[in-house]
Formats: sequence, C-alpha cells, structure tokens
Amino acid sequence: MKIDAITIFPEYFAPAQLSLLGKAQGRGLVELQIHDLRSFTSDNHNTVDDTPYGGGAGMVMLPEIWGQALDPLLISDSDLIILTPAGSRFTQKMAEDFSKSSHLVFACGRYEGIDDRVRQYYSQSQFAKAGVRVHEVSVGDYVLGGGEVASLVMIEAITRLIPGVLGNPESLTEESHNSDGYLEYPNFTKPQEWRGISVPEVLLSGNHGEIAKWRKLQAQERAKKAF
Ligand code: 97T
Repeated sequence: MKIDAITIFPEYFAPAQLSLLGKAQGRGLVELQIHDLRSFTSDNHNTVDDTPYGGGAGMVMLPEIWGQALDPLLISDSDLIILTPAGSRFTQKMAEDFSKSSHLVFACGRYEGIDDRVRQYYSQSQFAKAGVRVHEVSVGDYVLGGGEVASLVMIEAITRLIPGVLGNPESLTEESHNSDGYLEYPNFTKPQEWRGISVPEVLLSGNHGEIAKWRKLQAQERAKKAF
C-alpha cells in the first residue's frame, strides 16, 4: 500500500518509523511518504492560509497550495482522506475497508480547515472520474490542533490490517469476533499472585471450554459498563 500525507508539520509523523508500521515499511508492505505543504508555496513568506470570506475567527488553508500538492499525487484509484472534526467518525469497519485500498492520501489541515473547494474539486473533476474517492473523516468528538495526529491514528489502525504486517494473524481473527459487539476480556500473566491479587482460578484450570465461557461473560460485563 502506498500512503501519502501532506502537512505543514512533517515532524509529527516521526512515530511512523517505529514498531509495526516502521517494520512494515522496511519490508516493503507499506510505502509512506510525508510531504511538506510549504514546499508547494511560491511566495517569499511560504503562505498557506488566509482570512475566511464572510468573516470570523481563524484562518483557512489556501486551495491553490493544496491543488499544487494533491494534483501530482492523485493518480487513478486513490482514496483522498481529508481530516476534519466535521467528518464521518473513523471506525474499525472503515479501517478494514481502507486496508484494501492501494493508495491513501491524507490531507492534514490546520487552523479552521481547508477551503471547501478542495473537497468539491477532487469529488467532481476528472480526478473523480479517474477513480479518486474523497472522504471527510474525524477520529472522535473532540477538537485537535490539526489533522496530523488523527492521520497517525488512522494509518496505524489501517496498516495493521494489511496481510503480512502483523506477526501473528490469529490476533486479527480474535478481534473480528470481538467486534461483534463485545469488548475484550481482562488479561493476566505471571506471576500467579501480584500484590495480594490472584489470577482468576478458571484461567489456571486448563479447561478451554470454561475459559472461553468466562471470557465471553467478562467481555459482556465490560461492554455493559462502557455504554
Ligand atoms: O480537530 C481537527 C482539526 C483539524 C483536522 C482534524 C481534526 C479532528 O479530527 N478528528 C477529530 C478532530
């Protein structure tokens, strides 16, 4: 999978070189490229934003700069993901769908967002006809300083679903069972007793039927508490 992210803060993406995602890049399963939006400006101040038409607080990112950055990246069959608190909430189902894409482009807006004509243009123009799909996505009901951290959340959730990225694909099968409405059950490891608290007896029993039953009940209890 090819992933492009466009941002005015490329350093935000340093963690993408670590852990599973870092290894996936080393093994050629993911090709992640970060682009500095300011490199597409042509004025002396490297301006990326201006005041909003109609007035109001904050600044809006210039469509022309985004056009310069996006045009060469949006080849056919791409998903353009615009991060915005007003977008559709990112879910595990969306992560599964995006993990099947061959090319993701993350547009990380700052300030009050990107001029809406950028979304309109890539949804309607020859780009749409060539197979560019535009998505406005939010990672949750809170306000961030920009789309960078939201993109990292999405990239991590999506890339771990690509075949070969996870060392142990059994954990994916288990998760898909859990996402049928149950949250995970509580887990324990050594020692058998820690600070006076013992591991539940059933987990030491070796009775796999009883263990599965207990875990399902625990997961249901957790789900009740969470909602
Ligand atoms: O709050 C934001 C600002 C810019 C881009 C994205 C966000 C956001 O994404 N999910 C929640 C908030």
